[in-house]
Amino acid sequence: MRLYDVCAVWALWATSLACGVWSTSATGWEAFERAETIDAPVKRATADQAPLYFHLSSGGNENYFFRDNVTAAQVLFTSSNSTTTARRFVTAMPAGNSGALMYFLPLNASVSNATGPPLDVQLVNSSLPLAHTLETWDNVGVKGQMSFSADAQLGVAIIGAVRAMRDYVEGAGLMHEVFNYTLQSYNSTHFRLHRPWINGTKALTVELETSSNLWFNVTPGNNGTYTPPTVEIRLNNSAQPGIAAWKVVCNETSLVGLETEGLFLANTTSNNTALQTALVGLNSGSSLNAQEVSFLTFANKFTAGGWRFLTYFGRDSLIALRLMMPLLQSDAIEAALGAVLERANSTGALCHEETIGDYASFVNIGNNMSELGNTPYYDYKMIDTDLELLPALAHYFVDLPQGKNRSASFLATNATLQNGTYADLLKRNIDYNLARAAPFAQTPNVTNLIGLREGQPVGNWRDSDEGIGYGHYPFDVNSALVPASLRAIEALSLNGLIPANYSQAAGQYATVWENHSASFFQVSVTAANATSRLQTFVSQANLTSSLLTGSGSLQNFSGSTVSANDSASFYALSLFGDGRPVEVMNSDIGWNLFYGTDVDEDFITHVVRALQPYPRGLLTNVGMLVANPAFDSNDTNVYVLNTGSYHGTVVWSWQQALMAAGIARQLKFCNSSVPSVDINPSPSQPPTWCQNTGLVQGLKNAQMNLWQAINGARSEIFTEVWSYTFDNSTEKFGVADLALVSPTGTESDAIQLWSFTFLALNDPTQSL
Ligand SMILES: *[C@@H]1O[C@H](CO)[C@@H](O)[C@H](O)[C@H]1NC(C)=O
Ligand SMILES: *[C@@H]1O[C@H](CO)[C@@H](O)[C@H](O)[C@H]1NC(C)=O
Ligand SMILES: *[C@@H]1O[C@H](CO)[C@@H](O)[C@H](O)[C@H]1NC(C)=O
Ligand SMILES: *[C@@H]1O[C@H](CO)[C@@H](O)[C@H](O)[C@H]1NC(C)=O
Ligand SMILES: *[C@@H]1O[C@H](CO)[C@@H](O)[C@H](O)[C@H]1NC(C)=O
Ligand SMILES: *[C@@H]1O[C@H](CO)[C@@H](O)[C@H](O)[C@H]1NC(C)=O
Ligand SMILES: *[C@@H]1O[C@H](CO)[C@@H](O)[C@H](O)[C@H]1NC(C)=O
Ligand SMILES: *[C@@H]1O[C@H](CO)[C@@H](O)[C@H](O)[C@H]1NC(C)=O
Ligand SMILES: *[C@@H]1O[C@H](CO)[C@@H](O)[C@H](O)[C@H]1NC(C)=O
Ligand SMILES: *[C@@H]1O[C@H](CO)[C@@H](O)[C@H](O)[C@H]1NC(C)=O
Ligand SMILES: *[C@@H]1O[C@H](CO)[C@@H](O)[C@H](O)[C@H]1NC(C)=O
Ligand SMILES: CC(=O)N[C@H]1CO[C@H](CO)[C@@H](O)[C@@H]1O
Repeated sequence: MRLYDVCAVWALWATSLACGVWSTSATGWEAFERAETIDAPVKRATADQAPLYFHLSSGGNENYFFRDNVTAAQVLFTSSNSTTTARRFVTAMPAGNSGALMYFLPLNASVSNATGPPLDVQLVNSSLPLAHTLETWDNVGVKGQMSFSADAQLGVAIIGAVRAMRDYVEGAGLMHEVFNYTLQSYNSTHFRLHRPWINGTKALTVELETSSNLWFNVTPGNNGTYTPPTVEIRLNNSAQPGIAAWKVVCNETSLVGLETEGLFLANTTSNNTALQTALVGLNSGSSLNAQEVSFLTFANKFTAGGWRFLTYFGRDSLIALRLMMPLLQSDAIEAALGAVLERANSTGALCHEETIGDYASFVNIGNNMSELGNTPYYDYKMIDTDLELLPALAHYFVDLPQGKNRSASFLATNATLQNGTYADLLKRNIDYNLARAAPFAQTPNVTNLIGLREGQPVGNWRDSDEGIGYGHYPFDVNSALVPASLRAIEALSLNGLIPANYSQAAGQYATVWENHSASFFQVSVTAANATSRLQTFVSQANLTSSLLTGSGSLQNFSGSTVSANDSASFYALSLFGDGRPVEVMNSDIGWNLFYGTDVDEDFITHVVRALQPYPRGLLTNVGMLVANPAFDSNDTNVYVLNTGSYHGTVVWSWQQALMAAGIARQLKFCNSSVPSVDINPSPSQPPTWCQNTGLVQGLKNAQMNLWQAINGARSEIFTEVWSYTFDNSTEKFGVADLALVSPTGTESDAIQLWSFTFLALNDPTQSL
């Protein structure tokens, strides 16, 4: 789990502070903007005066983030209190997605036998522990000092491509000989590891140099680059730590970061109090969250998250952008939209992940395309990303003040990664999406829904084989994203951004998809079956049947109390190829609320039902789960989608934000005076369900229940994902680190772009 080190961050900018305390009496806004609760924060200096720097303790690592006008890097050291013997040092730079991963081990058994941490390797703290360094051959990077508590030896080192580093840490030690480093130079006071790119043009270098109380005993390997050298780090005086200066440099081109001042709107002159409140501390950078978002965003792309994902991902960019858009400045929004268009393929599909730097050569060789050298490789396997650009782009140019009068110059921009203007690239994506939507619009049957691409087990945000229950047609893509993309084409056409002749087809197609697609996913379970499946589930999942009635694990539950013998009805997670539903209740209905302008009464009823206490619904006292297999007639999903599954009975924070944003948007369609950070023009007619006052009240109650769940794990909301533990005596859930629960132990990210989407929401349980 992530833990902010607010004190460490603030200590840099201010002298006396009251640190790190969450005030329960604080309003939602103060709690979201923790930094704001600190007295008289010193405004962070402007871009060309001071670097962006902050420190977070998270997931067993000390994470340091640094960016200035020369370089950007995330640096990690294994936390002192970690129980692992090997101490890890990681540097990741978005330039070429390159970096270095080194393990340090205790030099001999007597050390690892000692009580207390056998070896501790940490960044040496100072007023600014990291700095940029400029070297020959256009090499730039980051430098600092590290301390060794005891004699150590260098273990595995992966130097160069972050993707090769990921292969090692995620792939149970997978290494590729082609990425071997060389020992470039050494003596007793320094050693330098060098990684020339496969392509031969660029390189990455890591160097450690004696600073005090240590020396190096280096013996080169005896089989060329194949055998690693033996590198011992020896303390002169073992009673004191030894200090080495280190630097990691590369001559890939550094990216230009978006400073908070260039990313977030300053206080607006609009009368939208919800927006003004949300903006407090963002533009000035006095909010730590603003600095975290800033670290992940660049003038030519948004990156997805902490060190393993510090590169372009289409879905992450677009979801984060769409939800945070009301807070962002035009140039920042256009940077993100442009990055997506730049990476479209010639058919109009959008890129999921880019592979750049040294690893691009490796992928091209693997694809028998070595003639491409280090040309970036773009992956188009996902089916949701294609559909997420247009709703974001249309919202910006059609609805938001930031987008007014900006479309002409944006669309006339010449792309830099390929030929064509942004208008050309946009047209390709529009035509691609229309063509893919056409068969179902003509004949709305299962086989005309949009399925995963051939040979791909994944395709939407639930990016794991089991995540969509091994189905073929995901619910979100078909029920929400296709219609949203079609409605966006219609809006762009009606507003003159694209030719007028698009509006009619797009509108007609959208209506068919809206009216028919969700119905294929409808799952109804009789009262008798629902009751018996729930009883079986609580025992299989080691819960108690008392959760099945009343408020479940929530403190209070607004609305009609849950009855133990109701029928159940929800939308399936996905459909198998033959149209059978994967009967797993799930949170993807948030997409429909967030995008739809005419969601029907039946759908809202399903939302109200899904936002009941778990396991009847998705809500726990520590958040909203993204999947609930309790009603599935195939109970293997109880074990496939469990608390250790990446997309199982776990909480993804941004999914909560999406659901909350979606409900707020729908309620505003019924009553335009509802406060809202985002600007969503109401449809000409309120949805018909707005006349059903019982249902409107039901949705309002569901909103309160959702926020009660969100606030139950409020300190987690900016983290990526968490699991739960269940306490049988209190009958409450607790937050659990998914990395510890999960058999694969996927490490959690200290910062993840789309989790910051909570910044653009107001908490209706708090008055503005
Ligand atoms: C970076 O900023 C410093 C001031 O802190 C300035 O002296 C330097 O010229 C800048 N470098 C670049 C490459 O803009
Ligand atoms: C280890 O230390 C970090 C602070 O560096 C702290 O956040 C974390 O809770 C500690 N973990 C344990 C298991 O004590
Ligand atoms: C200490 O190390 C030795 C040699 O590796 C090993 O045999 C012994 O079991 C260790 N003792 C403890 C307490 O870990
Ligand atoms: C080690 O190498 C560095 C860099 O080449 C040099 O400056 C230093 O004098 C050398 N030290 C010794 C002890 O040879
Ligand atoms: C990058 O730096 C390496 C040394 O680390 C050098 O050999 C190489 O020529 C440089 N490449 C460019 C394009 O400057
Ligand atoms: C020496 O390196 C080559 C690859 O360069 C490898 O195939 C061979 O197994 C290595 N020999 C030993 C003894 O490690
Ligand atoms: C933002 O501006 C409005 C007037 O435009 C003002 O009433 C409000 O206090 C300002 N908020 C902040 C946090 O400065
Ligand atoms: C806010 O301003 C808009 C126009 O900018 C106006 O239509 C609306 O009535 C105002 N709302 C309030 C509450 O003053
Ligand atoms: C390096 O990659 C470029 C394409 O980016 C290619 O043209 C060139 O041939 C490659 N060079 C080598 C030595 O592989
Ligand atoms: C673009 O990507 C889509 C989806 O993977 C694929 O169907 C299409 O063939 C690709 N186009 C080209 C020219 O490779
Ligand atoms: C875009 O490129 C075309 C040539 O392909 C050129 O005529 C035009 O001036 C460029 N536009 C901009 C805005 O640079
Ligand atoms: C120096 C170095 O990294 N050597 C590695 C080269 O690749 C082989 C195969 O992956 C490894 O076993 C070596 O350790």
